[in-house]
Amino acid sequence: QYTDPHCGGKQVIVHLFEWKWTDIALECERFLSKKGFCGVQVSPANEHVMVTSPPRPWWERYQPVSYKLQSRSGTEAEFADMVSRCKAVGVRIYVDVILNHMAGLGRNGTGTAGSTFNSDLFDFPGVPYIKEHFNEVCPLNSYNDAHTIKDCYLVGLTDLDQNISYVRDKIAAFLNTLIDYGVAGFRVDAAKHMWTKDIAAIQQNVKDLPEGGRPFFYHEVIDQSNGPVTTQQYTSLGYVTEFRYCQKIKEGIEGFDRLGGVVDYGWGMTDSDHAFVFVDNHDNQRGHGGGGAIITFEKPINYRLAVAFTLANDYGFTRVMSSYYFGENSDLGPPHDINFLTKDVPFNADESCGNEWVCEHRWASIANMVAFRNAVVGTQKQNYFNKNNQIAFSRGNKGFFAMSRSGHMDETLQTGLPAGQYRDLINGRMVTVGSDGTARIQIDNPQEPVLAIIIGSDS
Ligand code: LAG
Ligand code: CA
Repeated sequence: QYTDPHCGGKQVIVHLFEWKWTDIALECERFLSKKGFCGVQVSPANEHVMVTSPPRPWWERYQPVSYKLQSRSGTEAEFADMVSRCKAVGVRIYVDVILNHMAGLGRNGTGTAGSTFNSDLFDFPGVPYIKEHFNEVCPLNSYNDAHTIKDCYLVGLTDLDQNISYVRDKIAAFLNTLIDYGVAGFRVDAAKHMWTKDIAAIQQNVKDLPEGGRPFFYHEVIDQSNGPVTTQQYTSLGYVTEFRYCQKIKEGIEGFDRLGGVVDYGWGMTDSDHAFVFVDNHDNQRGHGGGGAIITFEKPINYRLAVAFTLANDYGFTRVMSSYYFGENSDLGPPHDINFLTKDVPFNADESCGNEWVCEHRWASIANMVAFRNAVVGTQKQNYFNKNNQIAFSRGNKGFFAMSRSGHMDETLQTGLPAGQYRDLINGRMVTVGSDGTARIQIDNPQEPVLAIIIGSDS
């Protein structure tokens, strides 16, 4: 239930954080479709507050004003155009939806679609919601008790009561509108702060996709094995974010001997068929939402190793992050002009991005591992090799992966693959697998220290 991303069996989503709809449509056509991406997680599409202090932070989009589809990323018409153009090239759209709350207490004015609102009066005429649709005000000041976590006001955000059928119906109508436009699923923000029975009731009111099947759902539940709310409480509703993985992969990249243990069921980690897996996300890369010890683009070599390993590994459903530079300013919104209009994402000849967009998803060790993960789906890790900060393993008889911290490697290893010539997906060098399945595995690129070969990559 709710676990099919509807992208023809492909295995990797990219979060194009804060990109405009017009740029996402172009990226689907010129890059994502060619590299085998399943789809794109887009920033919230509905109307949100415009925060002036600090000036237009990224997090204003997590304070909804209504479900009208006009946001910092573009208009409703641009949204519709993006969804259909991406779908036409086999790339699906997954929308980040905020169902837990509306804008924060103390905020009022006009949203990005022109609706007025007043949080202190619980007045959101653009929906409309009024006071009776919200929980009683209480501070979310303890993470030891599920009632406080779910019914109190997360960082002062006006907390909707999803037990009310009117609220459920308004939310379901919003999701159904998005489905009518052709989206394939949803990232549910702050799912930890809603009761699973209420989310289940909302999901039951959501329609099938036009092409058939239930929409894909993945729920944001920050579970670090430290409270009463667990990922397992949500697995009947789809995939669930696995934040423990962010911590484990960091430890593993800092000490390769620990990479074999990145998936630790003894620590309560979610089963592979429901674990939504990522190295970092838009929150924890800047110290928000479970932030802390996280690997990000700020350490590009470690980051490539972490994401490549994650895509090669046989755990969960994966999302790749695509960011913008923010330096020390964790509030900073996307690259913008003096009127706070988000800048385009231009491309340089070497495929890197301009205008302060990082575009990790275009880095060779990341982008080219998408084809690997798609090719090896359903197989297990075998022939695990770990020596001197070099890791390698095969995935059944479909693929073989290696990486080296130094960027150099020269080992003869069992690949599990049929004899033949294979082209490394990352650096392009040919690999010859002998009749006994072994091959000389060579890496010689400190910037892109990864090698991956798959069945059918011969040439
Ligand atoms: C999440 N998890 O359930 C995200 O992990 C978390 O990062 C989101 O907060 C949260 N859901 C709400 O969607 C983000 C920022 C917060 C920001 C909030 C609302 O991380 O920093 O809070 O979005 O925009 C901001 C201010 C707070 C203020 C609040 C209400 O930072 O100081 O109290 O707005 O006005
Ligand atoms: Ca709540």
